Amino acid sequence: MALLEILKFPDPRLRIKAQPINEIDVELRRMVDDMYETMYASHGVGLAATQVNIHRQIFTMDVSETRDQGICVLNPEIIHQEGIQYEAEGCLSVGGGTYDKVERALKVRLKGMDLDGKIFELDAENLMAVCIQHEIDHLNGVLFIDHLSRLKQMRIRKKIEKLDRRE
Ligand code: GNR
Ligand code: NI
Repeated sequence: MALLEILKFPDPRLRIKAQPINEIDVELRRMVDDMYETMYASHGVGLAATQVNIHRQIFTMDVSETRDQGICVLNPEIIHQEGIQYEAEGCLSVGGGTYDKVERALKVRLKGMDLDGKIFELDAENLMAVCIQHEIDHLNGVLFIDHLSRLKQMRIRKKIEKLDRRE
């Protein structure tokens, strides 16, 4: 297993759209193992492949308190959504202590494929629903800050530029 480097905004590679998975092989399984390891080491509730410079439709997620309920979703798709929630989000790819509220669906029905190639559906709400929407955004090259006002985006960009100059 290996820890993967997480790309940080404004890295343009975070804007690359992920390609669908049509074959599950040892290489893919190894990538998923590394994504789990990277997600847990970073204390993230989710990790999209895009964030580790793998432009394939894969995300891992674990919203449990005990950090032992990891799930991996290939070719994820939201097939139904309802309600609205407005909760604070952060992102492993957005530094500068950036957290802000984003409007999301309250409940989603996710369709995806597991590592055995089996198609499944999962109903999620609250944090798990936020996480699913956040990770699918990543796979489409979208960051949570893209949902904020232009003014907020500009402030975040400036703060991160300033922090990056000090490194
Ligand atoms: O670890 C994470 N926490 C989080 C909190 C609120 C809303 C979304 C998230 S996802 C984030 C990990 C991450 O960046 N996944 O892409
Ligand atoms: Ni993120």
